[in-house]
This record gives sequence, C-alpha cells and structure tokens, in this order.
Amino acid sequence: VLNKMIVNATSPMVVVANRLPFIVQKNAETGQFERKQCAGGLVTAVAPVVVETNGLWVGWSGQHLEDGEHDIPEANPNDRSPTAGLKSRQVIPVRLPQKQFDDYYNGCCNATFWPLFHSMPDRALFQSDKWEAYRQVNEHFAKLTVEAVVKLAETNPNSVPLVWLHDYHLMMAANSIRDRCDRLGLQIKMAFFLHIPFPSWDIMRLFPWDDELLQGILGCDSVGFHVEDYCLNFIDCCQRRLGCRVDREQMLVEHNGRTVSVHPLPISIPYDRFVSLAEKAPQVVKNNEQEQLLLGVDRLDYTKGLVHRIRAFETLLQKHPEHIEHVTFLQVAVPSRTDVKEYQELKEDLDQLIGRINGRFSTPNWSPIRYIYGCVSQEQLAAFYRDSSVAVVTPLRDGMNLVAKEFVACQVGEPGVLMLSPFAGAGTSMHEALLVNPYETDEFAEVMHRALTMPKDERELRMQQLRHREREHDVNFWLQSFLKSVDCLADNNLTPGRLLPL
Ligand code: GDG
Repeated sequence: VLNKMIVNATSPMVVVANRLPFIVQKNAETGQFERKQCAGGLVTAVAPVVVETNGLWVGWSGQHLEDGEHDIPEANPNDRSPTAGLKSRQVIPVRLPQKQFDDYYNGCCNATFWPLFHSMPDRALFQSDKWEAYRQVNEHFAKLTVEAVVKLAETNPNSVPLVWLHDYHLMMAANSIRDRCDRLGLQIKMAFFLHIPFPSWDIMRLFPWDDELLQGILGCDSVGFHVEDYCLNFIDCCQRRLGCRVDREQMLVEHNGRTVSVHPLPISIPYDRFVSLAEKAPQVVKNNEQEQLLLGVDRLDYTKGLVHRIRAFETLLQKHPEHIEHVTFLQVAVPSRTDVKEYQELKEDLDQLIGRINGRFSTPNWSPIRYIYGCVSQEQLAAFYRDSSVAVVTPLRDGMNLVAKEFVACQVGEPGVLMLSPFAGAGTSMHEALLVNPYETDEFAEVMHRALTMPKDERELRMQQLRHREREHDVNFWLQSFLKSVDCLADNNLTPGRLLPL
C-alpha cells in the first residue's frame, strides 16, 4: 500500500509543521546530540513520502537559540522508525529565542487559537503582542521554508515542490511563502491542513484579527479540514468576513483573483500497525476474570471532557450499584502543556474528583478508578484497548480523535463497545458507536450501563462494521486523498464563472 501511494506523489513534498518528526536531545553521557522519536500516526504516514520524494521537513527541533548551535544528527544505524530515511539535509530546524517562541506557542497558539477553535471563547485570550509574535514566527518559518525550497529547486529543476503547512500554528505563513517564491520566479503548490475543528463564523468573529487570519489561510491553493462541517464553517467565514465569492457545493473560495479549493479529509490511523500490536500485546491484569474495564485515553486537556466523564461514572455507580466491584474505570491522562495555569488547575480538579470517588466507593478489594497520569508504551496502550469492554471517547469538542479509531483497530478478541461524543470529528462517521452527549450526565451514565450490558451479538455487529470502515479508511487512504485533492487543482483549473455571486 505504502509503495503504491508513494509512486503517486511525484513532486518533492515539503512538510512545514510546528515540530520536526523527532526532537533533538543532548545525550548526557556522550554530550552528542541525538534524535528522539515522537511516534504519531501523522509522522508514520507523512515521513516516508518526504523521504521518497526527496523532500524536506521544516519544524521546531525542541531547542531554542539560547541552547547554542548544533547540526541535525543523522539517524542512528539501528533506527527502524519511519524517519530513519530522513537525511539531516532534509530536516530544517527552526530555532527561535525562547521568549519569542513562548509568546507564539503558549501565548497565541495554545491560549488563543486552541480554545477559540474548540468553541470555548471564554478561555481564549486576545493579546496583540502575542498575535504579533505569532505573525513574526510564521514569517520566520516562511523564510526558512523558501530558503530550503530554493536549494531543492537547484537539484530538481523540473519539479514543482508541494509545500504542506500543518495546523493552527502556521495559519499566517502561506502569503509570505508565496510572495517570496514569486519574487524568485519559483513555482510551488501549497496546501494547508488543520488538525483541530474550524469554528463557526459566530465564534471566529470574536478574534480581533479574523480578517488577516482568513487571508493567511487563503494564501494556499488547497485547504483541508477533517470533516465537511469545518469546511463549510471556513467557507462561511470567508464569505461573511472577507466578502469572497464562494461555491459551497464545489467547496471553492475566490480570493485575490485566485480560487482556493476546500476539502474534507478525515485523518486516520495506521490501522494494520494497531492490529498487530493488539495481537501481540500482553494481557491486562484484572481483579478477576469477570471484571469489566471502561477505558479513557486522552491528553490531559480541557477539551477532552475528562471531568464530565468521571462525574458520569460516579452517577453510574450511584444509580446502578450492581457494577460496584465488577467495573473499573481505567483512565490514562497524558501530561500536556504543563506550564500553562489552566492545565495545572484541570489536573488538580481531576485529582480531587478521582480521590473523592475512590474514597466514596472503594471496598477492601476494589477501587472504582485506576488513574495513570503519564504516558504508557504503545504496546501497553494496545493491550488496554484490546482488553477493555468499553472505550469512553467523550470530548467536549475534538477535531477528529484518533483514540476512537485505535480502540476499534485493537478489538481483535472479545468485541467491546465504543462510546463516542458527537462533538468529535470521529462522531460524524463512526455510526455504530453509542453516541453520547458528555454534558448530559444522567444519560451519559445510562449509556455506560447500556454499553456494559450490551449482548454479544449486537457488540459483534457494531464492531465488525466499525472495523471494516476504519480498515478501508486508514491513514494511507487519508494521505492518498490529500495527494489527489492537490492534483485536482491542476485538472480543474477553476473558473470564476462557477462561483455563486454574493
Ligand atoms: C489532534 C486533534 C486529531 C495517548 N495517550 C498515549 C498515547 N496517546 C496517543 C494516542 C493517539 C494520540 O495520542 C492522541 O490523538 P487524538 O487524535 O486523540 O488527540 P490530539 O492529541 O488532541 O490530536 C485531534 C489529531 O490531532 C490528528 O489530526 O484527531 O482531534 O486534537 O494517537 O494513541 N500514546 C502512547 N501512550 C499514551 O499514554 N504511546
């Protein structure tokens, strides 16, 4: 599958993302800089295309300017990861002064765009100095990207590089990349993909510099979101804020004499990899054979609805005491953005809530909640997915949510049940899950009860269909669809005549 996919990608791919596909760390013993892997689905899927097309990856290396100069180390000869084939010349590290990086990353990306785009405007801070830092850092990314593309063009004079910008960190880089390339007479294609939701116009208009931001994204030729709703929100914002002519059916936006195409591209997981992890994973230790596990796996983030979920579990124990000593909630919460106050407060709230519930319901041989604050290995994660009766994937808002898909892929034994929030992108396609509104606590508890007591034939039927869909639409399929959506640009040669008048 991978080879077929790579043959289709003929232009060198230049990925521009906040982070490199690995971080660079100093080995305390040898004093040498080394690569440390970050094993995400995105890296697994995209890194091989960068390798095969002899492309580039531009991103933050984990080091600041103050940390001193160092080269990107070559991969260790034993490295078997997807980034092993990435030569150091293909990796463009972005290094910034720490203060500027903090203002951009924590001050703007995480304190403004993260809550705003998840439709939680009360949590969003709008500060002009942080926005300025964001624009400057995007400009710096743009400059480094074009310098790298110039070098690429020298060695591949006949190909048009495909620059692929990722996520809410880089919404203001496209126009600068385009202008710089135009001045140099360099031809490129440019695409943007957003990993989080795109909010409605009512939310977007709260951002004081919304017009600049929309124009920033429209600097690309092609813009991708997880689901159709986010695409339509974006198109709506462009029409209402910038007065662009748009075509909702064809998903086109006209801006500055160019036509930008918009695409729903639901991201997914390396399905087969999770299946084989699950087939090999060790058994999860339970209190007894009959014990049922409810499982939650999330970064510790306020969008993931952890507090709502644990409260619903408390209601379940209260209303259905027959589950006491027979059901355990296993929650893995991965530390995230730990230097931000809101995340520290969330951790305290959760610690307290879990402590109180465990104090209230525990018996001499059983505690209702097993709580891991930390990261477990992917092998361990696969074991948790496989051996749980119910996965509780109930974010308050989530771009897609890969945990729901990984759980389904790992159901290689006794079929479990997926509970899913309709406010996750995954909720729009995983129809056989039990959908539950995380804000409706009593109903949430009832759906947990239903999931725990669902007859085997129903579980089997639902899981079979979920697995079939995810197997067909894995992360390689996503990548293929993306490559197709970019090629469409050349074929369609979009004419303004197809756009609806305002
Ligand atoms: C953003 C969007 C969108 C979690 N705990 C452990 C662990 N994980 C891995 C999971 C999964 C990933 O982290 C989490 O991905 P999600 O999609 O659930 O959420 P975000 O991190 O918020 O990702 C999201 C995604 O981008 C992709 O576009 O789906 O909506 O918010 O892969 O497996 N991995 C290991 N140990 C853990 O303890 N090894």
